Amino acid sequence: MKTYNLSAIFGAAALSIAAVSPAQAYSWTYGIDSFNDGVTNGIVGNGGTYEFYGMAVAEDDNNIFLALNSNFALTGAANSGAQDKHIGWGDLFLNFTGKGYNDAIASGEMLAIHLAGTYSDSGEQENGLYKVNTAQGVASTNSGFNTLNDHKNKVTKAGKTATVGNVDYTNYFAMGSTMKNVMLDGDKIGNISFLDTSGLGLDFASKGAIGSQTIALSFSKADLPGGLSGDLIATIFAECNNDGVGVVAKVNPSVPEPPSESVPEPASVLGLITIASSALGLRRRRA
Ligand SMILES: [Ca+2]
Ligand SMILES: [Ca+2]
Ligand SMILES: [Ca+2]
Repeated sequence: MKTYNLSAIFGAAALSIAAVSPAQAYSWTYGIDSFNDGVTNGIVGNGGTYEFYGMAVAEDDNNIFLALNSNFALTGAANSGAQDKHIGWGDLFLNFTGKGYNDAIASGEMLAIHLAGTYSDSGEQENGLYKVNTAQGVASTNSGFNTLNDHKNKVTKAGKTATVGNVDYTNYFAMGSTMKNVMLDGDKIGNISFLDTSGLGLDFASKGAIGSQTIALSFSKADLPGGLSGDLIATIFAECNNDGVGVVAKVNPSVPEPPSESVPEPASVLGLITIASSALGLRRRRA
């Protein structure tokens, strides 16, 4: 029986496909938070419900990936002190502008991800990637800290250290003003996908971040507005500001041009498929 070496026939095409396939384990940039600046039932840094441990960001050619490690479930937590008897995640703000947090919101250049669905006091309830039109603080109706100074002072008095991941946060935020932790209004510009956290190359534990909850999601770079810089500051707080976390990272916000050298011409791929199909047909008839 005559046989054909299909790997030789498909070799060139297979190599090209591998070159554009996303890797499964990504290279993550971590913003590790203070492990003792979460405030749970008035107690600072007891590893309670509101302790956040870290955020991480990664990318491939077409997507940006974000991950959160905390003790705070995606659905939030019941809280009798909150007006709605519930405290959820705020929105995850993405700032590519190099401007301060409130300046980026005021100039209409801030982006945000809404990830908590209806378990949230955000003005936007549908999960997705948004362009932020206006933002608001909801800590005052969630038994929380209206300003980040209020939170910092509480933590400092307890002998602990407040941080927001690896963000220079006392300069980035308006520490004495109402912390705008959710969108009031935004324009949805893309979808997000939640990811199985295994197999992504995520390793919060190696950084000492041992929160019980790890949330990972991705969105498409193609949904981002054009002209963004590669310097990203991503931050998120609980509705009560009992803890917040962030990461400063370099990413490429644009979908790269396809590399012309390694991608075969469509005609030559069709040619290879035609050759292979003929070979298979030949083999089937002779078998
Ligand atoms: Ca923390
Ligand atoms: Ca609430
Ligand atoms: Ca923090």
